[in-house]
Amino acid sequence: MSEVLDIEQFLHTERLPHIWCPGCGNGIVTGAFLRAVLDLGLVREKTVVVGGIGCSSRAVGYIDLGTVHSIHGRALAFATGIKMARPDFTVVVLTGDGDGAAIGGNHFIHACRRNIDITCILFNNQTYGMTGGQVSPTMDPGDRGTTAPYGSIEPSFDLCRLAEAAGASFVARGIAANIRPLERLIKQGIQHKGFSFIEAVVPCPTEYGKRNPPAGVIAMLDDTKARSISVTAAAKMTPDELRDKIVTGILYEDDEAPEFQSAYAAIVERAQAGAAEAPARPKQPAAPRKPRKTAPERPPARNGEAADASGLPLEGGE
Ligand SMILES: Cc1ncc(C[n+]2csc(CCOP(=O)(O)OP(=O)(O)O)c2C)c(N)n1
Ligand code: SF4
Ligand SMILES: [Mg+2]
Repeated sequence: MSEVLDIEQFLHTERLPHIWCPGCGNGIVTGAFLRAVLDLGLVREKTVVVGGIGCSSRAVGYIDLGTVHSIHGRALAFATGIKMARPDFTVVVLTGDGDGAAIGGNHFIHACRRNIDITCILFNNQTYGMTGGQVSPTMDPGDRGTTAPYGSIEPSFDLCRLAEAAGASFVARGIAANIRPLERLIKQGIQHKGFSFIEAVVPCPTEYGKRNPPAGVIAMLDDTKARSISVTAAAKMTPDELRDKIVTGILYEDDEAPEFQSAYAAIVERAQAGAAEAPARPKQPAAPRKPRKTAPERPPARNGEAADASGLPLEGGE
């Protein structure tokens, strides 16, 4: 059977056609995720996928595994509850940059901090696609959205850096334009024990693309591909050379970081065995975090050059 037919077993084909616009990257990432499920031999009854709200989060509506289409920004909170109740389940969150990093930003940093064994795949299209193209926390300064017709004046989050700093023990980035490496990252993230964050850079030709260059989905995919480089190549480059680049691959990995659910289970076991509470002990300095695999300095924002000190583009106008 072909791969396409194989992943159909994980799809509610009766719900198709999907709501996504022609050229949207969401289907590509959803397909990559389902191929990872297939390759890893995950069992339907023990795999739960949680989405929030947004075009990207809508993926859970088409997936025939255990699914929860939750509420805006709260996918990680639902997923945390599921993982705590059923540690034997594989729990995956599909979210967007608005869902996961704006309204859900607080849940995001705390899921990273706890290092709970959940895989979070965030579809980054740099906008709120579903609600018409507002500025999201990953939109670059100078980019245009419905809430910033003269260009965004906000600095953007590098979500991989945020995840790493907050405590995630597997951090990776891939692009929809280069699907096989993204698929491998998703597989590695699911296999990793701890909080895995995978940023998938996706085109939204409709809402982001109609206001920002390059025009058209092929050009958007080509542009992303041309700007993507591996972490190893990035490690040898200067911040100036990294301008405009999308660094892809595994950015951070620590297989020994304590995982939240296991630590909690150990406490429950001790309590049930009637163990006395641990005596208060002097504060220990936190163990140093594993160094990054590669440490490229944060490159200037994509449109940084085109903005003055206020962040407004020097040459405005649509
Ligand atoms: C509490 C709440 N606030 C706002 C909304 C409206 N809303 C729905 S989707 C969305 C943005 C989604 O953006 P993102 O997660 O980036 O998904 P995309 O559509 O870009 O894939 C917003 C603001 C909502 N549904 N619920
Ligand atoms: S608005 Fe953008 S993100 Fe939403 S379905 Fe259309 S192309 Fe995809
Ligand atoms: Mg988005």
